[in-house]
Amino acid sequence: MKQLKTTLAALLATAAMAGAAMAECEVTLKSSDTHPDGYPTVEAVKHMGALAKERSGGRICIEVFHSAQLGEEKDTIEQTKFGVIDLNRVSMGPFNNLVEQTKIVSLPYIFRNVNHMHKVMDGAIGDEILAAFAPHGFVGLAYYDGGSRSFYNSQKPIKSMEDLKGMKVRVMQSDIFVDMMTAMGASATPMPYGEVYSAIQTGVIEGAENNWPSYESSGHFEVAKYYTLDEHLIVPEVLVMSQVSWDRLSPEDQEIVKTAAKDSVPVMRKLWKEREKASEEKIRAAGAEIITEIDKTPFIEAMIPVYEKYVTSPEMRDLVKRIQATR
Ligand code: GTR
Repeated sequence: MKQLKTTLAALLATAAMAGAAMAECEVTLKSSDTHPDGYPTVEAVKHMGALAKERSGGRICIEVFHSAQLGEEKDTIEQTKFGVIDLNRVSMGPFNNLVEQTKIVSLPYIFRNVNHMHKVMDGAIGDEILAAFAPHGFVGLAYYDGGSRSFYNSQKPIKSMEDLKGMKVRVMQSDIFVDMMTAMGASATPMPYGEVYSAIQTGVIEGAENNWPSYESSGHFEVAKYYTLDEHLIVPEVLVMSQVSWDRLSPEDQEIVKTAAKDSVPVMRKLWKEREKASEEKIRAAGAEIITEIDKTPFIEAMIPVYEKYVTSPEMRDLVKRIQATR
């Protein structure tokens, strides 16, 4: 009898432990992404979800809605503000008209290269900008990569700024990018990402601009086969949480979410590098014409009025200086 009792107790204890390990999600956070399943940003947030689940004993779950299932970036930002969406992975671009500080790190040619962007965003400047989301109803959690963005179009190889003259080019919904295109002599068309493919196909626009993985995963390379590597933008991507959703979490759970987000960054960077390479290979194999020989100097010089328009306060001038001085 005694033996049986001990065995039963042991069995119950094991069952209880298994139950705890597989506890039902108490908190399920909805996360939005415009990119398809398998894209580095989507996979990174899934990884963050796995970490949060493990570290909370199964209580915190993250459900990633990829492929713009919850809407285009600008709209999902609104919904995140109101707590309808809990987490959102977006480019800094659509935040420009909302959070002043995101403008400086979205300026054309502000970063010398992706390593420079990492140095800046991983340091004190990155922390300052994450904190700047707070008064607008967002908790800035982490930065992801968006590589460098270059022009592609359906018409002709762009070999100099002259070739862009009068061309209708889609940009993200941010005034900076409209001004950037105008200063380069093109005609800027701000529009949501999901509308670009058919807009190129039907001739509403002639081109757009993006990094290798987006140019590939969106299929834009099928309708706009000339890609010029002028690398005019290196815009960091950001993972934010709704302040409303954040306030519902205990301080311990907030810590779990925050740390899991930070810990997903190295995973994201690794996946990004791999995807950049794979996307480039796929695009080249599909017969796209890649223009690599391009003098960036005229493009950089043309951006002076854009900097004059957006770098207006002593704080912003100081931020630009500090970014440029980061080695
Ligand atoms: C991608 C970026 C998206 C989105 C898109 C766009 O590179 O990852 O978040 O901003 O560009 O051009 O709208």
